[in-house]
Amino acid sequence: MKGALSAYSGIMVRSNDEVAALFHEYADLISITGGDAYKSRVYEKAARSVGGYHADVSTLDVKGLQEIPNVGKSIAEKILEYARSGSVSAVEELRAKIPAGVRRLTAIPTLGPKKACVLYEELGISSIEELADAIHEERLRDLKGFGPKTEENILHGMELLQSSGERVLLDAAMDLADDIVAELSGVAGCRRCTYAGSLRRFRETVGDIDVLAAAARSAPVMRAFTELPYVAEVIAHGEKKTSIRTTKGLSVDLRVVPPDSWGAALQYFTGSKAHNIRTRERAVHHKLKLSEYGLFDAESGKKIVSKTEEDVYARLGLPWIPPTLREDRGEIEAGLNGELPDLVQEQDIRGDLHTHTDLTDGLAPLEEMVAAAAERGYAYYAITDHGPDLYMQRMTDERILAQRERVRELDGKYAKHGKRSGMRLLHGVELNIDPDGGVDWPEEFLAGFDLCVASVHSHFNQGREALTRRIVRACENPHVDIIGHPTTRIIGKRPPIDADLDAIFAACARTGTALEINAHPDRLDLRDEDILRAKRHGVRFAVDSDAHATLHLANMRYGVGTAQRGWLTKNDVINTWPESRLRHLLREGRTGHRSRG
Ligand code: DGT
Ligand code: CA
Ligand code: CA
Ligand code: ZN
Repeated sequence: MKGALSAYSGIMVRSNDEVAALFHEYADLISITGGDAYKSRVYEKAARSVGGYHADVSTLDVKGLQEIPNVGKSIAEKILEYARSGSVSAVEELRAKIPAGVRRLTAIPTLGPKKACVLYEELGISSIEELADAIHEERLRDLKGFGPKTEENILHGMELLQSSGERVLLDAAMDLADDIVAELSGVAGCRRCTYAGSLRRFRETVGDIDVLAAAARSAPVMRAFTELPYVAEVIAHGEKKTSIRTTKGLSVDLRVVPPDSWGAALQYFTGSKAHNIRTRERAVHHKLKLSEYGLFDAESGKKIVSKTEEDVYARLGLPWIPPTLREDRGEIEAGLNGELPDLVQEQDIRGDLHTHTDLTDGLAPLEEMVAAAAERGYAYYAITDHGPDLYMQRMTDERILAQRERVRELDGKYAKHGKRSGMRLLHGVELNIDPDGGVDWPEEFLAGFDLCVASVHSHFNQGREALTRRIVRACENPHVDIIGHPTTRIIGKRPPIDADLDAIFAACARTGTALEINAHPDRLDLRDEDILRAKRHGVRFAVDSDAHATLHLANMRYGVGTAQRGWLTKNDVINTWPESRLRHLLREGRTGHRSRG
C-alpha cells in the first residue's frame, strides 16, 4: 500500500494524498504508543493541510514545503524523506513497535487507536475475528471505558467495514482512471479510450476500474498499460483483456476492441448488469442479439450496428441513455415513453452555496477561495463558515460581522470583473442544528445573512423521532435556506442518521427549504436513491462542494454526478438558477412566503 512519490509522478494531487495518509497514520501510531498527544495533533493538522494544499508537494523544496500551513521544518524534512525513499524512518520505527493486530483493529471505522490498544493489552485481541468473538462472549463489558454503547458502535463499525469491502471512493478511482486514459490515449494506434463500468455511472464507490480502448492492434496499448509506473502486479495479460493491481491495491481491467465495435463495447462494459439485462431483453424482443461486439440479427448472425452507443440504443427503440441513469430504476420505461429527464450538467452550475475559509476550519483565506471560485467561472459564490455552536471553531458575532465587511468589499471588486459579467458574493453561514432543532443565533441576527445552510454536526444517535423532529424544526426556521449534508453519513465510516426521511422531505417541500447534495466524495449526501425519493416530494436541491480548500471546489463534478443518478434536471437545482431567481428564493424564505416555483 505504500509507494514512493516518484511512482506517482504522473498524477498531480496524489502525492499530497499519500503524504496526508502517512501523517494520519503517524498521528495514530503516536497515540497508540502512548506518545505525546500534542505531537499527534500536530501531525493530524499537517495531514489536513498537506491534503488540501494547492501545489503538488513532490515539486516543493524545504522552503516551499514550510509555506504550507501547519508544516514546520521537521515535517517538511519528513516529506522530502518520503519523496526520496518512499518511507519515513520515524514512521517505520513506530510501525515496528505496534503489533499488526492492533493496526488491523484500527481499520474498524468507529474504533480509535486508544481503544484498539486497550483491547490488545487487556484481552489480547489482535484480529477482527477475535474482537467479534469477545463481543459475543460479552468480555468487553468488564473493560473500563467500554459501555454497551461502545460495543454497539464497534459492531456497527465492523458492519460498515465489511460492507465497504474492497471498494474505493469515487474520487480516488476517478483520479487514477483519468490518468490511465490520458496515458493510453497517447499510444500510437489507440483510436479511442475512456473509462466505463461503475465509474462512468458515477457510483459512490467503485469495485474496480474498467478502461476501454479502441485500436486495430491491441498489443501496444496492452503493453503501455502493464508498464504504467503504479502497476504492482499484472493479474492477467491477454489480447482482449488485461488486468492489473496498482500499488494502492486497486484493480483495473483494460479491454481493447476493434474500432468498429466501440459503441457496443462501451454500452456493454458500462453496465450496470441490471441495465444490461434489460437491454438484452429488448434485443431478444426485436429478434436481435446484443453483445460487446455489436447488435446482430438473431437468425442470420449478421451484424446490424456497433459503432456508437446511440446506434445500439436506437435499434432497441430507445434514445441514448445517460450512463448515470443506467441502474434499471425506470430508465428503460422512461426512454420508451420519451420521458427521460434532461439531466443537470456540471456546466449548468452557476455557483457554490456551501464553502469554508480559514476563519473556521477551512485551509485557505477568503481571498484565495473567492479567487479560485472566480477561476471556475461562477456567477455567484457563498461563503458559509461555521456558526459559534461548533465551539471548536471559535466563531463570534464580531468575527462573522468582520468577515461580512470583507465579503462586501470583495464583492465590489468581483461584481464587475473586466468585461466578463463578474461574480457576486453571498455572505452566509453554516449553522448547527442543535439537539432540539434550534440554531446558533436568534432570528434578528440571522436576518443579516444572505443565506443560511443548517446542518447536524453532533448527537447523531438521538433516536429516530427526535432526529426527525429536530431537522423538521430546522426546515421550519424561516432563515434556513438549505439543509447541509442531510444524513451526515461518511461513506464507509459513519452510517446515515436514523431519521424519517420522508417526513423531512415533506417538510422541505412544504417550507421551500432546499436539501443539499454535498459533493465531497466522502459524503455524497444526499445519496442517489434518497434524491429520487425527495424529488417525488417536490423538494429542491443545492449541489455544493462544502470546500475547505481551493482544490475541493472541483469536487462539484461528483455532486453533479450524484444529482444525475437521482434523475435531477437543471430546474431542480437552485444553484443552476440565474442570480436574480436565486436571490428571489432566498428573500421569499425570510418573509415566510416561499413558493414552490
Ligand atoms: P464495480 O466494479 O463493482 O463497481 O461495478 P461495475 O458495474 O463496474 O461492474 P464490473 O466491473 O464487474 O463490470 C463492468 C461492467 O461490465 C458491468 O457494469 C456490466 C458488464 N459486465 C460484466 N460482467 C458481465 C456479465 O456477466 N454480463 C453482462 N451482461 N455484463 C457484464
Ligand atoms: Ca468496475
Ligand atoms: Ca471490472
Ligand atoms: Zn457541515
